[in-house]
Amino acid sequence: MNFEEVRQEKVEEIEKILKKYLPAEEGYQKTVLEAMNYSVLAGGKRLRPMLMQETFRMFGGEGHLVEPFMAAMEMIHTYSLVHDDLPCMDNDEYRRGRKTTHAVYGEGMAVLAGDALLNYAFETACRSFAMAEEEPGVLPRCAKAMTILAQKAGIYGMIGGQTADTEAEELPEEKVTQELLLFIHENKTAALIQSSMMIGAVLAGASDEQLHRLEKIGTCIGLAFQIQDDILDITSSLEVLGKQTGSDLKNHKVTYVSLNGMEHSVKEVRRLSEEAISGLSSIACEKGGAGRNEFLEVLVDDL
Ligand code: GRG
Repeated sequence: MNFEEVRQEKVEEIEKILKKYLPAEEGYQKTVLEAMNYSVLAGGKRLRPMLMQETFRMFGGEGHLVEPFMAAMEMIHTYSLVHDDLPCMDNDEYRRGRKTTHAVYGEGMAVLAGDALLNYAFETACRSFAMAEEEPGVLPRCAKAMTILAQKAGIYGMIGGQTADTEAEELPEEKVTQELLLFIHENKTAALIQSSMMIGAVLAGASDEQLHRLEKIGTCIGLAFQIQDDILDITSSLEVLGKQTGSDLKNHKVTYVSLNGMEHSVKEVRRLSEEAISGLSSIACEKGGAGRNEFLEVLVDDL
């Protein structure tokens, strides 16, 4: 099997896990449950649960302990997309080739579905506690994973980044500095990627020092992912417009590409991916450390 086929198999495995943890569509609150499930099952690359599961395996993790957290992470990621698509934010009608949640269920229900996914994510992650009771010493790992999840999704993570991003849209271009853009990307985009890897590792018994290094690796992956997204935004809109050159790199908002140019941005994606891969292989090669996970390295290389 080639890499793409292996990745597809893993996506299917993750979707089975997601379905296991999604709520049943019944009761007087059925509509919000349907809207939640519609949003989570709309497709997507499942990058964050995949990074979590692969990091768990890299550190020798076995069994189902990581699964509630994988589902929780995808629920949080999905809620952020549902809210980001709302008319009061990005006002998008389509995502992943399907109508957005508010376009199908209305704005009020989409707000509730996002809120419900965030809340249900923590309810789901708590299910790891019952699994941990069977293995001595595992409960504190779950508590630590829960703390990481809460912090990185919150005001010192994704919501913090989204706040700075929302305000940056109102600033004059020259006020959107590299430093501000880095803060936005590290928090809005990288925080969930960092925490996916850190949670996978902590559940498998990684040390604090290893977690700290994974946080840095997750930053590199998150930044590379964001810059690549900005690059694709430009190349796909140029294709749509049928333009021959990349001279008009300015989007309506300031991005890494508009500040640094296309050539530098492409190189930066490569540099960040290589830094992440070398960080992973150095953790893997240390004596008594984790084993190498080649799939994870190729996944990062393929951003
Ligand atoms: C509303 C609190 C709140 C946060 C929103 C994630 C986010 C923060 C906004 C989405 C806009 C955006 C372009 C974010 C950058 C990160 C990114 C490219 C997200 C999309 O993630 P993918 O590509 O999505 O993994 P799929 O569809 O594959 O799951």
